[in-house]
Amino acid sequence: MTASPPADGAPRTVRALPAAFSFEPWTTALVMIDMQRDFIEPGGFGESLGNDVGHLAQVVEPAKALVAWARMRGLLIVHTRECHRPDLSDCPPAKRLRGAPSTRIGDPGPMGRILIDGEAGADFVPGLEPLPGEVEIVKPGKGAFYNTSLTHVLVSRGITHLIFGGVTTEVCVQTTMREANDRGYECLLVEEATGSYFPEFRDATLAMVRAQGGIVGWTASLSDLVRV
Ligand code: C5J
Repeated sequence: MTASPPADGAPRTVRALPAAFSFEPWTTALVMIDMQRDFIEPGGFGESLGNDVGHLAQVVEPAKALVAWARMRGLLIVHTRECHRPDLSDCPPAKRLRGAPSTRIGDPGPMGRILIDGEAGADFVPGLEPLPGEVEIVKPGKGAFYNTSLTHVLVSRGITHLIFGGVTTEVCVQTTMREANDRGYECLLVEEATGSYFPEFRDATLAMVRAQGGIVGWTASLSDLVRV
């Protein structure tokens, strides 16, 4: 017989690595990183860099389940999008010019200008849009704290714990989690709800996060989390 979950607001503990992770829903936020068409669908930024975006398709349904659980539990939900202003004034030339992509940030593509706010590609994949009352953070960098209001959002709501999902694990998810860890947040990464164009990088990131007694934070499976 499965035990019924504790009443709303009660502290919860989920099986995790390197040890159990405890949190209170009212002081915990879900941070869903960059579940955007530009990274997940063909024709966007991710594919322009030569990546096989098919690797990220499997993240969408677990990410939806994670968001649904967070809504049901009453967590603050923060959705981030990585993109730039149409005039590219917040895009460092080093970011735009590096490498040999098929199209660069700001160039036209099948989903509009690549990685530009307001274009279809920079939008959330269907089913992962914020609901009214949830927070949307538009970020120019890989980390969600750089040049955004995220610190203010979290401090003003008394948030101490962060649960992470999104893409890509070793780039924007890991960068943001490390930024959060340095700011004193207790961070948990949900294994099935994050993905990479390089599955081995995802696995390595999960291992790095929880190594050395949780040097960056914890990892847990979605199935364990949605039970608490
Ligand atoms: C990348 C991201 N990979 N959201 N962005 O450039 O991880």
